[in-house]
Amino acid sequence: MLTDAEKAHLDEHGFVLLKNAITADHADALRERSMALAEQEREVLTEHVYMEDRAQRVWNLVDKGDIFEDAIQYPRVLNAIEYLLGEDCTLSSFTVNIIGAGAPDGGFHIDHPLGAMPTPRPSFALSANSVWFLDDFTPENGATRCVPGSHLRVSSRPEPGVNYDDAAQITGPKGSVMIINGSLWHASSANHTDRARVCLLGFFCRSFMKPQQDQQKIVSEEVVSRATPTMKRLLGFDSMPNTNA
Ligand SMILES: O=C(O)CCC(=O)C(=O)O
Repeated sequence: MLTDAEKAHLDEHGFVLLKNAITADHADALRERSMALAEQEREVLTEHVYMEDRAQRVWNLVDKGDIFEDAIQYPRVLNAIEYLLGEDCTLSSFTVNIIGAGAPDGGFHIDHPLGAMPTPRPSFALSANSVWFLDDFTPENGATRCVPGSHLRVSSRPEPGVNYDDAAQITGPKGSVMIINGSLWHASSANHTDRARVCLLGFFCRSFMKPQQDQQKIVSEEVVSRATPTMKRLLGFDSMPNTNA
């Protein structure tokens, strides 16, 4: 459960850091599996490698190991997301984001599909991200940056290539999870170290929206057949379109 102070921080600043939300051992296990998947996919799914080979994403984690099936239903994180998006919110996408050694700044943006929406956007949250720190996030290794309070700028969006003076870098120990209102201006930073900075991005949207990935098409029958009620809801089975003729 979020404390009143955490809720107030999320409302005012558009993000909150849940320090040590999971144990360091759990973060290590998630990182190991994430890096193994990235290695397997690197030569095959080349479109998921970006920033001139220095960064990589692994998509559709729900289908890539029960460690991820469990993680996306983790109550402390899900509860924070539900605070923003309602208790019927659904999964939009679940990915690994690897910011490799020497990767440049990611550039400020707001999350899918808000950047393409007309303004003013609604003042309530439409989507929300959870950034799972699988490494210590430090000023040097690409820790996520954001412009606190920018989720309230409903009539504008960040300009490509601009560095905002009021941006803050969010650092913290591995095992922490940063909850972000999807309208918050945010970015990964440059990684000046010689080791990859790894996070999971558990990304959610309101139940009436089309998710970033079509969960019901991409998740295998095997995973669906063992899905808990929470997982079924996250995959959108409770918010199917009306099929009446
Ligand atoms: O990896 C990060 O620090 C943030 C990634 C991000 O902003 C995104 O994918 O929307």
